[in-house]
Amino acid sequence: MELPIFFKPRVVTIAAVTAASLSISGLASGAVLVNDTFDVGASPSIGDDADDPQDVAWTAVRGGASLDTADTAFTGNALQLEATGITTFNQVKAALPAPVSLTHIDDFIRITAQVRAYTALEDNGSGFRLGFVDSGSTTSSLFGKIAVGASSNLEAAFAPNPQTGGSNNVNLNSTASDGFDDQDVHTVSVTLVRTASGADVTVTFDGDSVTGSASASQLAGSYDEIWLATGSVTTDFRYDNIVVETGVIPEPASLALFGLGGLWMLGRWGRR
Ligand SMILES: [Ca+2]
Ligand SMILES: [Ca+2]
Ligand SMILES: [Ca+2]
Repeated sequence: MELPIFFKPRVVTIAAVTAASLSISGLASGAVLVNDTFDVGASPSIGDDADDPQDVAWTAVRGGASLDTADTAFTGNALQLEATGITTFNQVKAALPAPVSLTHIDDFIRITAQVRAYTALEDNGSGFRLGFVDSGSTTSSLFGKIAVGASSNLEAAFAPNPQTGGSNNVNLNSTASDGFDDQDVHTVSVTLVRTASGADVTVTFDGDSVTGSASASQLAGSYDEIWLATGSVTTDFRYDNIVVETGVIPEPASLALFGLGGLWMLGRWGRR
């Protein structure tokens, strides 16, 4: 039987919403959780500016954090992680708008940022780190480490914090060819993708990329913070254009509920 004409748009709407919900599972089409340029809004700050979409609040954990308004290497303002007071292992963090759990194969979370050292770095192999933190865990946070100088290497470490590191590391077999002993702006990223046995961890530095595997036991149940940190280096770092994307397949339970909701609507429309 032909459906009443007024019913058809509802069918289209349900199908469109379902497709949109599922499309974020693909690695190429993540949902953007954070997009912080430090420039949007009436009075940009390192806090959570209500008039800046996808803004987050940055707070210093060790050392200082402030809004840099004068560094012409970046577009507009940047986030400065200051070595002032404490000379090494400075850290700044921000809470994600919602915790991210990597439950299903291909679920992923990625942080991308631009970064530069404000003064010339010594070639000490320490560099800086960025990554995802489970604030409720002492072991399962993940930091990508990009080290300094001609012997640059890329590592990912599952560790309680970015200073102490840990033995629970993923060896990414350093292949970086670019040094980080300059003051140029570099693009870096850390990506965690759920696999059947755990996760693939990828750290990139400009054109260089390395990937390693983590076991399921190394993963956090969920990640609720992002951190930026320096290693054993005594310079300020500046960051800009910090983006966090995630692609998480909806739980089967919520999909089932959605399906039931669709059937319920069908029933309602059918009784009209
Ligand atoms: Ca923003
Ligand atoms: Ca802000
Ligand atoms: Ca900016």
